[in-house]
Amino acid sequence: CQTRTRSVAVLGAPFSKGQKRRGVERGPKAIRDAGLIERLSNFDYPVHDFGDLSFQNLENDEPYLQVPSPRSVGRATNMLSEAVSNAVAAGHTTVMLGGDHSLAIGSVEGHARQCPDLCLIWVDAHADINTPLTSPSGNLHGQSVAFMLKELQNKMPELPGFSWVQPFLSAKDLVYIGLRDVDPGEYDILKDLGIQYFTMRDIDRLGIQRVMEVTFDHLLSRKQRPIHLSFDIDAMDPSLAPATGTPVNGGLTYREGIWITEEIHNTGLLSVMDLVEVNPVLGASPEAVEMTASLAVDVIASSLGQSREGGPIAQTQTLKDD
Ligand code: 6HN
Ligand code: MN
Ligand code: MN
Ligand code: MN
Repeated sequence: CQTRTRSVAVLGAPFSKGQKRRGVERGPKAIRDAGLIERLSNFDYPVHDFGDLSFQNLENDEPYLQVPSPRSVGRATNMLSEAVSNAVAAGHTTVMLGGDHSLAIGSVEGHARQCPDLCLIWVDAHADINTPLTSPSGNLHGQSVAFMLKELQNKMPELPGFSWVQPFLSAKDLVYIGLRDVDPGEYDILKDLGIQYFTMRDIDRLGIQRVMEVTFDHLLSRKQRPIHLSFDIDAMDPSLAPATGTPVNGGLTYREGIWITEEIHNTGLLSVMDLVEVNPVLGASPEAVEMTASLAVDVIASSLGQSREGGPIAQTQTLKDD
């Protein structure tokens, strides 16, 4: 991470093979159609829309164990990693539009190549930390974090398509917010590795303001470092974000979601964010899709400085190397 002036890069990743439902590859278009670029152009800094990556279809991508499409996911995440790494190297605060959450393997890895001391805030109903051996579904969007963690290296079988990625993140550099559907194998991993996480129950108990304080204490108290925010729209309550593949009741309210992103913006340390799992095919009506996509726009705009207080929203800021 070089000292740099801020501009924003938007990168679409129309990819869905990390799970079995069709339609999430249309997430980037839905989020753009809901006015993302126009909204960001109200900000003072330049916005570069790099368009969508194009992912080729791979023939003969047989399941490995019970994991579908490993080579397709491996290749797509490798491509995305390059793109994110380049955008960060060019000095942009980077926004990745998914697509399913397996994409985070690529975006966080690409980010870490430029900023090895990054920390990761994972906002999601799910922990996405199954290994191919613990996963009840086999789906790679429920396993993204397991590919990143150094502590899980000896629990990960070698998956075809993934030889490019080596674990790069420590369990202490990760915080979850919004969990409410954690598989048994995931629970064991969270506990065994002592990962800091806040379930919806924790948010009920502590309040979202305290949750963010403890999050930043955990990640930033020793030193300032770049933040990667991986925001799965299913963290939000399904009444607000119905068009998604694995909705779980009892999610974040609109105000809790926006509090999280405002506080992250206020650190001045947001470097890359993912907004994933908007699936326009799964909305019960056009209104349901529009509601979900415009919530995604609000979440992104708020992460980048749109404020409920009004006033200047643009900031340039610098991040110094150690
Ligand atoms: N997501 N824990 C479940 C699984 O299949 O591993 C659900 C994962 C959902 C993943 O929403 O990004
Ligand atoms: Mn997820
Ligand atoms: Mn999820
Ligand atoms: Mn255990």
